[in-house]
Amino acid sequence: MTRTHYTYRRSALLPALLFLILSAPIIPVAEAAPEMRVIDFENGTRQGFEGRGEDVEILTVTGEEALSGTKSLLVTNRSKAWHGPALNVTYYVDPDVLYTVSVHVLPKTPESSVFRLSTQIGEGDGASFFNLDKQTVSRADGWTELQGRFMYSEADYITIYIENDTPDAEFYIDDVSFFAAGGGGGILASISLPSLREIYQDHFLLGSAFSRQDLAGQRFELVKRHFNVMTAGNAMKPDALGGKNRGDYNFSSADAMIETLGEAGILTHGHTLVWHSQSAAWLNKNPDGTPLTRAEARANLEEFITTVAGHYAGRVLSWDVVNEAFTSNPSASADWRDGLRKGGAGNESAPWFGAYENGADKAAGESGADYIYDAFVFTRLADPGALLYFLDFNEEYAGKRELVALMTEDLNGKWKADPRNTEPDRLLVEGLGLQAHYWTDHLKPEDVEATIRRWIQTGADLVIGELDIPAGSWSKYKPLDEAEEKKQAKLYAELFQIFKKYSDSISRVSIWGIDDPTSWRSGGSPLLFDENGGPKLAFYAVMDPEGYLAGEYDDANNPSGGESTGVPAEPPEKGDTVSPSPEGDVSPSPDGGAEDAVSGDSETGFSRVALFIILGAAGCILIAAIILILKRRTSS
Ligand SMILES: [Ca+2]
Repeated sequence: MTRTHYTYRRSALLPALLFLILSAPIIPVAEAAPEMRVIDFENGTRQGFEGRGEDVEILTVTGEEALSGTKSLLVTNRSKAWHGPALNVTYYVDPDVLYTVSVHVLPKTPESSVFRLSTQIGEGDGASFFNLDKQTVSRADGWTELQGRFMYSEADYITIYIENDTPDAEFYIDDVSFFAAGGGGGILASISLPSLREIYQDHFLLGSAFSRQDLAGQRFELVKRHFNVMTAGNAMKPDALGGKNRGDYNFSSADAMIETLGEAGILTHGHTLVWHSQSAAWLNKNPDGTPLTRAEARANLEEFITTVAGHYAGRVLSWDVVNEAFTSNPSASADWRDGLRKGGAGNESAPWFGAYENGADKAAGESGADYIYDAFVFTRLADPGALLYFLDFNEEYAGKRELVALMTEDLNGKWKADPRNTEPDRLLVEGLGLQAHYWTDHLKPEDVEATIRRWIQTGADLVIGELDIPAGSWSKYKPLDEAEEKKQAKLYAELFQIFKKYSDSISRVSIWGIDDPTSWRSGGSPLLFDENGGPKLAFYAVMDPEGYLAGEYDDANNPSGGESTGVPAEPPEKGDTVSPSPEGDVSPSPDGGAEDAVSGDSETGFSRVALFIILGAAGCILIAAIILILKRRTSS
């Protein structure tokens, strides 16, 4: 390659990229993947179905029952909910095409049970799993169809499978189909929409959650268009990074994804270091399940955090250091420790608390709660550059809101006097996150606002960590019909109005996933993009909350507001950010309310974020320049 040629390439890069993006649908692609025939088991074989467990499930073609013809596949000898028949469909998949997946099921025993149809992408550590449909099926219902739709971004290894929540349930399946659904192209439309991250660039970072599936093909273009910070849905949880046994640290999968994000100029938020769930037992339990001693658990906590946060130092913007320390809905109390998960009978799982309690010197003020302070200190020492957050759910409720604030104030006070603290002006628990997993039937935006107002008083930076709003109530999903979609969009608009109002104190808002089918709450269609990757009303509500609430976007397919620039109205004046909430119910504070706190330490959090972005951008430019120089050298 000559130098002249390379110079030409460089100048043509942007137009070429634009051309690629805009013309993607009309460029002829390699021959389409073959279409899978409906599997009906009439030829007497399993037609490719295998058990998910290793040599566990017995799959038998049987004449006992049938939907089509005279045969079906009987599944027996299961012992786990995840056991069931799986079919490798990799051969039939083209990336970025929407597929309809369908299977018919009939219970043998018990009479009624919960069936799930799901899809797996990838194998081993890097595998992702998405539920497509879940139904309670009774034998009296007869053959029942489970159906879902899904778009894959890569096609290395893909299976579809059927599970049953009853571990030893036996059931039949028949008439399995997997075909291109048509009507795709929604992602391409979404890539051309106004960029959400640009719309909110003066307010806060806009994030989403990802799995490996989101970092390739059109899905990644969608991510790059709308988000500038991403949180791994599972890949950075304690068991994903720390494995099952001591010393099993495995960073390669998460490292590769963070590198891919970084190359695209996208930041990574780490989730999570300390949690009661998805964590290895060795950290805080003996092999027989009893808690380790306080000293043993503390040493393990230090080793785990030093290893993991140390590994990611300089590579992540921030960490959820501790996730879900409080019970689901604790009552208010003067001592925040009263609301913690404590494990044992009648309380919620809390392995770290249990071990820290085992040997605590109560007379000296020690308790199981001390793991929280230690976790923050170990993380600060392992990665002084990362912003450190506490994250929980149901924090819009008054009791939990207050307990989290009291904990933050208490731990930050303790840190002030800690000799390990070398930055006296910096908080230890410097950020608080609302998971923000809501329901259309229950979310009261004014409760969220009340929490934001109380938490601002702590001086901490605030984030919305895992926002989604499925249709329905308390674990019962509703179909997203027109009325529900409008209700959902209105709630998104009201929330984003609140987030903008307090954006001096909010550094990040992350929506928990890209599109409805890949959401962990897919049953309630909770996100901004639909099964085609196309924009829902909720997208327009987030894009322009004021316009949405003024009725400018009545129809997601043809929003009248689409002609607007998509740039929201001017942010409220500073004075507005401290106007009383509708209920005026902010808990009394000794220092005169939210007004004082708004101009407090919370600014520090955002300036660090800004610094991180600037340094990241400078790094990208530097790397690009080096690559350019190297390429020139090798080509001349
Ligand atoms: Ca059949």
